[in-house]
Amino acid sequence: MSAKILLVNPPVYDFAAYDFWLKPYGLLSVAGNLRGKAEFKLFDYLDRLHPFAVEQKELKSDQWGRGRFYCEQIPNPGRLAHVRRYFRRFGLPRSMFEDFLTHQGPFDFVFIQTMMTYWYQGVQEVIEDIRKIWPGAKIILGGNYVTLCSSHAQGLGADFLVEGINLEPLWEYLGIEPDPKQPALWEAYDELNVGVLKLGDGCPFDCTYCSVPKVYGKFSARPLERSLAELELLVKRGVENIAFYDDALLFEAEKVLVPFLEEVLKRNIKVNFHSPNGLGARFITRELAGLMVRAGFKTFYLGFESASSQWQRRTGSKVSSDEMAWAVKHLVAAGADAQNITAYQLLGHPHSSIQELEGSMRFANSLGIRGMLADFSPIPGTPDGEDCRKWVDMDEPLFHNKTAFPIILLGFDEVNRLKDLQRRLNRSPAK
Ligand code: B12
Ligand code: SF4
Repeated sequence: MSAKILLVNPPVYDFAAYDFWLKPYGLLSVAGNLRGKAEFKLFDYLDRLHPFAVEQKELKSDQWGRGRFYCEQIPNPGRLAHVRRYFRRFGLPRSMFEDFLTHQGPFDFVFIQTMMTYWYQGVQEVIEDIRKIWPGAKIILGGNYVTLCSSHAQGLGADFLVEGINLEPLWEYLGIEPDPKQPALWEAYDELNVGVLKLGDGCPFDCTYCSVPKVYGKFSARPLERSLAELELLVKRGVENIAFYDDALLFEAEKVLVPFLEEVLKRNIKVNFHSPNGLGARFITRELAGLMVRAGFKTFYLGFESASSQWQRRTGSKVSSDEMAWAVKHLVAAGADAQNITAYQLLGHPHSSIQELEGSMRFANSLGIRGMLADFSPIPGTPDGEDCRKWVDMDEPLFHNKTAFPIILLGFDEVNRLKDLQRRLNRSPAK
């Protein structure tokens, strides 16, 4: 008899959360490797197509499949009591998971997705419920929080942790032979309108605030055939919007993204592509912009962070202001809507004194595009994250919270002032 495995994407405890094409892609990818070799059930607390969420009008998706999560306000955790923002639990009600467990169990293994380091309270809640209802199930955690905060994660009481990207120890633990050629297990959802793809791993840059170079190393492409098979699977499931989770989607584009998009056009596949994880503006040429628009890219998020050349040099030089301006020109000339092009800029970075954030926001605005302040989350093990030990206890992941840290660093009023300014600039883009 094959093993029965429960897949769980936990609820999120945070000040804010929005479904910006959020899917538990690591969890679904690992399960995909075991397709046909185990029996699966999925409980995704953040699934907005769950019948409970569909009933609530205010959770309706926007034109590109994004939207709000069901949430309940709860008290701030003690360590963040001084942060003057409402704290919430986002995701389906806890009682639904308890019912689900009772009716669908027992399970041999439970795989739990971990994502942002400061979201571990949701993982804790899921572990508590499983231990209560099916104490014999073996609980396995993997993903970003486990990788970046492994000693903290060990304290949560799971049976097995998958740190980093090597899955060999997991296959040994399960005693099941994987099939790495399989795409992610998207069929685990009854209904699906948003999907995710990742064409490559790692990144050629070495930004001082980012964990990707250390976890994944330099860039490597994933097999094109597998990505295309996954795309076909998503399309068959009715998906209309696909977000790329790549860290360096445009790196070596001629070998990776270009052949992928050419195949999309050849097969006449019609989906909307999005890049929420930030594109490397310096790689956007006239030709690439044209191909991206023709193949279905609708929203473009560009990682800009700051227009200060001193700040850019100090943090890894991933993009310059000129490169940013050219990227926007090429995208607009190719037919992209300037209002669907967004520049991310870090708010609350430890070197904010040299970041010239206001000037950077005005620069992005002068290009006619939108700006989005990306609240800074300090990450342990990165140079900038380690610097933040001056302000917060980095061994407590709640202090990596992206809403909390900028407020701790800059103060509540300054954060509000900058956010107001961003809103005003976005209302009046330069022509
Ligand atoms: C996609 C992504 C997003 C998406 C959302 C993803 C989601 N579902 O929530 C978006 C674009 C919205 C996003 C936003 C942000 N993100 Co982000 N994001 C990522 C990214 C690129 C991938 C995460 C992911 O899905 N990984 C899973 C898959 C795709 O990875 P994989 O390699 O295939 O997984 C392997 C293993 O990890 C393992 N595995 C993974 N999951 C599981 C689960 C199980 C059970 C098992 C057994 C194994 C396993 O198996 C896989 C096989 O090798 C990571 C960087 C990275 N490359 O990991 C940053 C990252 C997680 N994000 C980060 C940051 C900083 C942010 C923001 C704060 C940025 C900002 N300032 O706005 C926001 C915060 C959003 C919020 N609401 O709080 C940081 C982490 C911060 C932290 N403290 O945890 C990361 C690590 C990037 C970085 N700068 O270092 N992000
Ligand atoms: S370019 Fe992006 S993914 Fe690469 S190191 Fe810098 S922030 Fe990380």
